[in-house]
Amino acid sequence: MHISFSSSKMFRFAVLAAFMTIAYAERSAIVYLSDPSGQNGVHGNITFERRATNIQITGTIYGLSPGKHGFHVHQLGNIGPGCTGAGGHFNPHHSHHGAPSDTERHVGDLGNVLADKFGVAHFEFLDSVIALQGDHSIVGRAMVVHEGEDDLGKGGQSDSLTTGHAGGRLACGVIGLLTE
Ligand SMILES: [Cu+2]
Ligand SMILES: [Zn+2]
Repeated sequence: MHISFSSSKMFRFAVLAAFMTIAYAERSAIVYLSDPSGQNGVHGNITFERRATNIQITGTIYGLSPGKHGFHVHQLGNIGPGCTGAGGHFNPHHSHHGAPSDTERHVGDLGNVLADKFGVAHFEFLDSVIALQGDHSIVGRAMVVHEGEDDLGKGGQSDSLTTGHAGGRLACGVIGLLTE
């Protein structure tokens, strides 16, 4: 049989194909939020997808009160009881709490989500600090949405620099890999 490609062309094609496979391999993660108390009915889902050097966070949360609600990755993937098992904000560098745009922040600090008058928060934004692998990986940790607004460390309350004074935990879930 006649082979029309030279071996050098075949080699270059194989290298290109391998490179494209790497370039398009998208690691992604997902979390289903639910209310462990069964009292408030807050629920939702959020996906995390790698976009170049950022992670794109896309989600919808239902059952909130209208307004802003603190939204963080907490350290542990333990959601009971009442989401308290998740511990504090994911903070591998022992920093102060802050806004997502601050240089000084917890890795898990994703700010607030904004619920409309129907209590639905729909959002899509990028974050350059969280990751889906390595020492900033959020996989296996808990996503938590709070009762109150995160003051982004600037509210002057006793817990502004640790939790953003965001109040109780309404719903949570463990972040898991969706694709590798
Ligand atoms: Cu939180
Ligand atoms: Zn924080």
